[in-house]
Amino acid sequence: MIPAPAEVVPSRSEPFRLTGDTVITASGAAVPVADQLAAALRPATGFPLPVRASGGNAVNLRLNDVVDPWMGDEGYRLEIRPEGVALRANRPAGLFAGFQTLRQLLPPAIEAVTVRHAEWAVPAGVIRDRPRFAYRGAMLDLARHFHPPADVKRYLDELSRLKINYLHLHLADDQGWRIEIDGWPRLTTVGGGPGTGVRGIGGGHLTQADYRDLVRYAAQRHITIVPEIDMPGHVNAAQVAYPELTCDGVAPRPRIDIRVGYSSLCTGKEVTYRFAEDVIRQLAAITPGPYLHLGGDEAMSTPHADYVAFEQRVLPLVAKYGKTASGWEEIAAAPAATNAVIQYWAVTRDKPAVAAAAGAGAKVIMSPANRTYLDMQYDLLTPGGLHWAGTIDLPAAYDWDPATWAHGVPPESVLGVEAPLWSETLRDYREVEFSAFPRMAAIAELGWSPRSAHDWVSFRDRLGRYGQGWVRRDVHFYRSPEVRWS
Ligand code: TNX
Repeated sequence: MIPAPAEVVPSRSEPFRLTGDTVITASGAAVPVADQLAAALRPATGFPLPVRASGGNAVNLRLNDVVDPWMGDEGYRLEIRPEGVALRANRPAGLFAGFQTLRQLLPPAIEAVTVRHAEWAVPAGVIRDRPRFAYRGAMLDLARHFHPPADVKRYLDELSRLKINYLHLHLADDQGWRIEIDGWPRLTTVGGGPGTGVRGIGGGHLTQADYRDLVRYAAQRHITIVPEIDMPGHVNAAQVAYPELTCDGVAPRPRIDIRVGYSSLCTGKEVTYRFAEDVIRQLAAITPGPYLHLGGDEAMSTPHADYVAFEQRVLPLVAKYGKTASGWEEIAAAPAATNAVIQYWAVTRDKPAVAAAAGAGAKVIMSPANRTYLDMQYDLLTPGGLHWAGTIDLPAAYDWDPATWAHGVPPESVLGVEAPLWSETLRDYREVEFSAFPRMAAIAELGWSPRSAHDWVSFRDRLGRYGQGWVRRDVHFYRSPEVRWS
């Protein structure tokens, strides 16, 4: 199982056998998860697996009558006995997590082609499980190369199996602007037009309706979307569309190269803040999740004092619209960042400004570039990807501890971990998959499993089996040489 559960107690009794008579029982708020479980298992088994209020030979899903504090919002208990399977949780998110565990206990073929007469046995035992960190994220960069909603959905499908609960979408950068904003139509007609990907490849954008649909699709998988608009740097596409966002009012040329750090909003102009507030207000209105990410990285052409003043003004705008601001670690320079979530991306373990902000109350998401950046090459011979933060093989992605990585940032300040996937070199979804998997599974385990379950040899062996599912689902993953892929 990946991620490894908190507690597994195998039993010597007979397994539970899924048959043509098996029913899935649930009521109330457990029914949607029961429906998802049934829909996941029907194609391969060919069994009807009806969802009912009660019945024998059952997989029963139920919300606890009395809240179990140990489980929290996402934990669950899964008991497998010869007579039936009982899945319990405080909340539907916990039932969904338990469903991901249960599907991994079935033979991998169960989710592909129908294999009749096969024995769908689930080994008996009890699993008690809950996440180590509240925030377990992935990030996808839609700006450098646009990835259409269908691809984002495929990614969400895979992430949800790994108990990832946040997907951060990087929606704008120097090359392209990928989300429709009312009142600023040229952001997407110009900034999201054809040829706005790196080297002029691709282009495209999400309408607000597309975005809402992705939010809904993610929510069905208990994943929350975090939208990011990067500012004050990484804004060339916006300035091509609206030259008034530059200090001299002259439109820069569109950029399809991969340099960073050259663009900046004009922090002394009021139109800058009108623009920022329009974007923040509209994104807040279509984002049910708690976080709005304002970027803030690599603003090398914004003078430092202007940068701090800018952040002091825009970070509180996020709170004004009912959300918590998040941003890359550079925002720690602004006092307002103590109310924000700071995303750590350094390759060093010393970032005194982040440690100070954490000391003053900021929460931190760990994304050290030399461990979690899925766009770093596995080694110098693997296709695609960059290596400015080094190469990251599977053991490097797995063998570190988010709670203690950043010196001076106490474990209580660490909200969780996120694996960003920047897409300068990733033109299509197959390339995304190749970079993401299997390392995304390593980061997912760091985010979910207790430190006591952390074990490279065990992870490597479990991953070999998990990979069978990727093969059957046609996920284009990298066959890391450390793993015996079965
Ligand atoms: C750095 S890390 C960036 C991105 C690039 C990425 C490529 C960070 C917050 N900014 O602009 O896409 O490196 O790996």
